[in-house]
Amino acid sequence: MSDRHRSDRRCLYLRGLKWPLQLSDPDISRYNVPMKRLTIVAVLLLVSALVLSAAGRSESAPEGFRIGVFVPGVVDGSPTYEMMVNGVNRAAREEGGTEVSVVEGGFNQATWEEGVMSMAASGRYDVIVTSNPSMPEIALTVAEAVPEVRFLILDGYLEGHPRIHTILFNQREQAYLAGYFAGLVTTSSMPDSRPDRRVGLLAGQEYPIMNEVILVGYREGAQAVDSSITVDFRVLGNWFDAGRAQEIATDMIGRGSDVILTIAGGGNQGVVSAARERNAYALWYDDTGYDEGPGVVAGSTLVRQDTAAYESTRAAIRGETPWGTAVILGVADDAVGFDTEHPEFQNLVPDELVTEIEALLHRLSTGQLVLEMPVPGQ
Ligand code: RBF
Repeated sequence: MSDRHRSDRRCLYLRGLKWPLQLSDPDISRYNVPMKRLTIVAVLLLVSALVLSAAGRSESAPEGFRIGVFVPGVVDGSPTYEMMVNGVNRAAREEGGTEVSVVEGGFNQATWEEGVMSMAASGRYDVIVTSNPSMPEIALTVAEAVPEVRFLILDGYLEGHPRIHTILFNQREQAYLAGYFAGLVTTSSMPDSRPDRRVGLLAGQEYPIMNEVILVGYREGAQAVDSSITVDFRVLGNWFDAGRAQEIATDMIGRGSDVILTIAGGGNQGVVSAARERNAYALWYDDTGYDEGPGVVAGSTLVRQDTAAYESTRAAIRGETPWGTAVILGVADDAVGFDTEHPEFQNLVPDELVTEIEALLHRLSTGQLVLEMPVPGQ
């Protein structure tokens, strides 16, 4: 994995802080951690962590490397989580001597910190692997409370903590690719393209990378094709409700969107159903989605979270993780892309569009077009 994009800038969250932080350190309030709760939970868990980790070192303990994967949501239907689990399992299989336990945190986000805290405090894991932009903050709180735990975080950014390593993808490039392709489709003569110059984006929820990077990059890409294109941005409010996603997507199509990018986990299927019923197109985001809706999913950007999970887990097992660093990977690293090779894509999409998206990928990978990913927190 290239470290060319490793940022040398300090993350805002960590600027000016000295490690290790004391729990009473007033700086910790910058992380919006409820202090009283944290202190109580931390003291209890610290004690149990010390007891359990001491027990873990007893002679009867199994040897080998132990990985806990915390899924903030559920694996099924969420491409980035599926890729994370696959990548971790592949690394463990290939390296040998490694146990992997996958813990699904479910959709109640208020319980995630507690879930990660008890995984860490159990002393059962050498490394906890997790994914999504909200996890660095949770990992930071837990890492301060539990002295030995280490975190590999995908799809998140936090630099400077000696037991946390993060890998973020250039979502501006990825969203721009999706938006550019949406712009090509809506201005094309494809059978379900309409003249409104309107494209849609359905998100599971709002969060800074969604609102400030993905939505912005998607609009930027679409308007690079035709500056009069507008984006109808909608929010599902969860990552599972395909029925509600179908209703929202149906409304979007009714209001002129002929192509909808869906980033809504289990809700994605609802967008595909609406697009199929109302003669529109869906775009998939994180992994190849053509088989999810043949004839309906017209394009699919890619993020190589499986490769990132595989490589970073392998490094962790080998003791080679650059702890404390945060990397950002993009098209030039082969970590972000667009699947132009799938037969469904080639059947559905006119050759000129294939050529145009390949040309855009080329411009991004050679640096002719530079779309920098804003560093979260700065
Ligand atoms: N993406 C999913 O596909 N499924 C999820 O359950 C999910 N949950 C998320 C929860 C939070 C708090 C945040 C900030 C993002 C979540 N994402 C989820 C989005 C995911 O991290 C990523 O941004 C998108 O998949 C685009 O790459």
